[in-house]
Amino acid sequence: MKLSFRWFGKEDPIPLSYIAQIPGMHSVVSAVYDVPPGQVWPEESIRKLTEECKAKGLVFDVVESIPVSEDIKLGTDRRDRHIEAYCENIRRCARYGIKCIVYNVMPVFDWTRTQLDKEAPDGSTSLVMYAHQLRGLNPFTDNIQLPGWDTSYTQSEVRSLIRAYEKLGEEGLWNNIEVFVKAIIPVAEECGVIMALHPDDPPYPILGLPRVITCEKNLDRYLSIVDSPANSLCFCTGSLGSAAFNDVPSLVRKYAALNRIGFMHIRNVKILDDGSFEERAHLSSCGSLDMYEIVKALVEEGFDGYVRPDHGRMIWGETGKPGYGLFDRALGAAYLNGLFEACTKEIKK
Ligand SMILES: [Mn+2]
Repeated sequence: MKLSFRWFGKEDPIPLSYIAQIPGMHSVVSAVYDVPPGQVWPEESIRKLTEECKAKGLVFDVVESIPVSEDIKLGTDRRDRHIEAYCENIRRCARYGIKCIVYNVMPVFDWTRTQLDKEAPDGSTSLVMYAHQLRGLNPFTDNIQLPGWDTSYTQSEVRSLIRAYEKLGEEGLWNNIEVFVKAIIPVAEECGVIMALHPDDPPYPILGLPRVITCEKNLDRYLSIVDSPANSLCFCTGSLGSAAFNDVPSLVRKYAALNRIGFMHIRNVKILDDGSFEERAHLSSCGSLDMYEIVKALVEEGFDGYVRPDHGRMIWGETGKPGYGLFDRALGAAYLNGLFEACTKEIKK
């Protein structure tokens, strides 16, 4: 596996030199964050990221993410133009050494939480999703501002998007996804890039918005749209693992054996009795996921893709982007290194 770390570019308070000091660190996961979805990234911006990472002994070879525009997901008359721009971005990234590109097809909002700084008994804080804080909210009558959501939308824009997706429905969304995937995968194959689909987070509908990348049946459906290793998963243990119906270690084993995982996001979550969940430290005993079984499945199936510690808690007084502090993600990386070393040595015996 190739260990990696997400970095948000010059806006990120964590210097690349600190990331380079994490043992075993190989790749930087980043993106051009100042270009709206549907538009082409300037080559200069990609080149700059490549050079900045190289100067610190790191490799920028994973992009997270090239966002899929709402026009593509809704299939509007701007779709074809946006897909063409998307394909051009794949070509440009490949030109600068990118091997893996993450994306997702969640409508309107990316990941959803109800609080970003929930304090645990030990004083650390983390992202949580409490069902009771969402229950009863009506997006058409209530003023809804969940933390982390794209604040560039007005309430009325959000409402009309939700209406558009209601009209589209799950099957309509699947159709538009199919058009998109069939267009981009041949380009990715040509460029030697793996497209890695991130599951919906959490893996169930939110506020009436359809979410389809949620469970084994739907992951299978997605991967069957184009049967190619270039059409792979960014398997996020915390996203799929925040619903009890997903058996994460067995899903990891299945898709790793099929060679359809390009990138692993590894983090732990604790599912609570009412279906709510809290992001926890990476250690198995801190959450609901068995990290040893997950890593063991990867090693035994010969996984050689990218891995990153996903969200961490805020600890030791660190402040910054919720989920993306240095300290707890570095602890996560060290823990994952230990699991991979142990599982790799075990298999050689
Ligand atoms: Mn993730």
